Amino acid sequence: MNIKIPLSDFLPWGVCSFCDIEERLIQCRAKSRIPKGAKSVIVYLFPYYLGDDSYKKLNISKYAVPDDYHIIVGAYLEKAVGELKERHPGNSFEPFCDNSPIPEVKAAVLSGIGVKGDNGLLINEKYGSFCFIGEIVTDLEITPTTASKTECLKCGKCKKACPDGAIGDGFCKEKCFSHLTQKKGELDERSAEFIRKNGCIWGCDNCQNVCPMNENIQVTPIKEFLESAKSEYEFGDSIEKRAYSWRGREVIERNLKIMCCNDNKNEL
Ligand code: B12
Ligand code: SF4
Ligand code: SF4
Repeated sequence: MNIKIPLSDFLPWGVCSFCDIEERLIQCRAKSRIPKGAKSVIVYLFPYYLGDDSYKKLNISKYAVPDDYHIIVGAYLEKAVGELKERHPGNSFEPFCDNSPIPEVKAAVLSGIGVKGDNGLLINEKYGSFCFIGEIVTDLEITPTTASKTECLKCGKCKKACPDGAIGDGFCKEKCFSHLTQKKGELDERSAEFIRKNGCIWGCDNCQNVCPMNENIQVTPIKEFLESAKSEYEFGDSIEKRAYSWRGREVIERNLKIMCCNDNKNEL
């Protein structure tokens, strides 16, 4: 059936059948929240690109510049779930984002809201790959939206820009900088040198920054991302609501030390 989709007036959205992703579900604790008899997944994109000027003075990945997306996306999804429950009281609706059993890139491609880039990320025509993915799983049978195009330009630029060859025939998580900057414990000198060279103490945007499909993209329409973004930090600023705080203070401090002191064992 066709239903009124909440948030559809300003966010890219689509719907895929739950059975099309059921075999690829990610094993995680959140899996137990999937409604019994799930039939459809409403997939949303939450664009976060703030415009190039917002990133000039920063050494963190673009996705971590505004407040933590788990909080902001979570609030939007909760609101959408509230509306859906009111209109369809006999059905179940469960929101997920990132910490989700749904392989989100796949679900977004199947829903027709973008293509899968060779960098592994979902790329939307209007907002590029700088979009988070969030979804609502329901036992309501909703007519799926379809994809007309599923592949990127295949130009190879992301593969070339990837510092340690994480993008190959498949994806090597251990070689991905984004993973490296989140890893707990002391980093070996090779990893520390990579962080220094890359100039980013949290996450990595190399494979997105070079992507031609990210040229001339639009700035996010989400006011919470725009308003919470900081273009510089002052000593003593709280990092509590930032996307890099979930790993604990030690990890981000270690990366900062590596960057500032050219030695991951030095003091700041
Ligand atoms: C684990 C994880 C990571 C791991 C491993 C990523 C990986 N590619 O395997 C690490 C920590 C490295 C990571 C990094 C990043 N992540 Co991440 N991550 C996830 C998470 C939680 C699960 C992904 C997963 O394991 N899927 C399971 C498999 C079965 O799904 P799949 O669709 O078949 O394929 C995925 C991968 O296997 C991979 N892949 C499959 N085949 C191939 C082949 C090649 C050649 C490549 C390059 C990749 C690749 O790409 C898909 C997306 O990860 C998802 C959220 C979710 N629930 O999906 C977010 C998610 C994919 N991440 C996200 C983001 C933003 C990032 C970063 C850009 C953050 C940053 N700036 O540093 C980087 C990008 C790295 C990259 N190029 O993929 C977003 C992506 C949004 C988008 N537009 O696509 C997601 C969807 C979270 C969200 N809700 O918004 N991530
Ligand atoms: S995020 Fe960085 S390290 Fe990871 S795949 Fe992209 S370019 Fe490579
Ligand atoms: S850089 Fe080229 S190959 Fe890589 S995701 Fe973008 S369009 Fe695809």
